[in-house]
Amino acid sequence: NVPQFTQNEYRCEVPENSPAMWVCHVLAIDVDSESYGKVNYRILEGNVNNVFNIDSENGLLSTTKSLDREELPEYRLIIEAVDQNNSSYKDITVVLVLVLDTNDQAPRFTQIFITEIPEDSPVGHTILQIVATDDDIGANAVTSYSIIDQGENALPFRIDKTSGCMTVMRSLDRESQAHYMVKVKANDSAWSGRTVCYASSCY
Ligand SMILES: [Ca+2]
Ligand SMILES: [Ca+2]
Ligand SMILES: [Ca+2]
Repeated sequence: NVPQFTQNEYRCEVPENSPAMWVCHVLAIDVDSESYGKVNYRILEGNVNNVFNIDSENGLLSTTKSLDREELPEYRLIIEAVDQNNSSYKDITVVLVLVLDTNDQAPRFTQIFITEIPEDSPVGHTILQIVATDDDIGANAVTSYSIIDQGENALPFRIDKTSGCMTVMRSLDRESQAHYMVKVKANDSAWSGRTVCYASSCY
């Protein structure tokens, strides 16, 4: 009798960076008698870098190593079940494995920020927008911006922690200071990235 999988498609989830672990259980049965005939399972396609293993006798699917969501967020496996007594009796199913994100990527700055500020810029004037990238998704990629090392001679700028927009906080005087180096930090609640912005006051 022909074995048949209990589902045409199985969906399962694995958190990234987890050690080798159980993923899901696929099952092919003989629907005529509803008995669990002896079948052999194997992965036909989609086993990139052999990160999955299936127990040929019981259909238990597991990972062989930790997964990296930033490298590959989803796997689509084609799994076959073959009747042990008659190899022409077989069925296939699809197993979709979604890799769940963990916060393992720091915000990064991929450009240099340089700007010129007219000396008569009013307070509140936006001089620059700082943008960091974070390869995680969702809450793990939410970044908050801040100016670091303000020190004694506090810079005449402030940064909006959500938008990264840097604005003039008090009026500038080109004669007393024409060039500024602003150190900015982007933090995703676990990791930080830093950059330096260069601002020059101009006429
Ligand atoms: Ca990762
Ligand atoms: Ca992150
Ligand atoms: Ca991640």
